[in-house]
Amino acid sequence: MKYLFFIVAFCFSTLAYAEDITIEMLNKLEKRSMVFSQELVKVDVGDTVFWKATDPGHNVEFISKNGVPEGVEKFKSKVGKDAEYTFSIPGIYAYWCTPHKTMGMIGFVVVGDDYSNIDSINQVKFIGKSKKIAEPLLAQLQQ
Ligand SMILES: [Cu+2]
Repeated sequence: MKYLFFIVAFCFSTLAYAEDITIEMLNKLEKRSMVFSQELVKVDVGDTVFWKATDPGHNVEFISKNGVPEGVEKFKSKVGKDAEYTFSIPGIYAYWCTPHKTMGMIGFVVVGDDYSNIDSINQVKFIGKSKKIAEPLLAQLQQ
């Protein structure tokens, strides 16, 4: 009986890890303005990330130059609308909000615990305030 409990508990914890993630697109979060509520998330292959248009005027655009694993198609969502993307190719993905890409509105998704495209990610050209925001996030990605 005791073992059954552990097996059940283990299954639930695994499910929690694989759960789909929702990131809010916000005008303000604490002292930050123009920001994704979670800037670095880790998901499994096949998981879906939802970006919720909590505040208007934002979108999600994968940084096509160096910012995605090989074979990933362009992705750019409509400004002001909820977005979602199901990650089928493992690796690190860098993205920004197109209207606020110079204002620090950037994010990263690591899929399948795969960091093999880190050299490419390090070549991404972040602009304006986003350079400063990217630094600690990139530091967390170096393995
Ligand atoms: Cu934005």
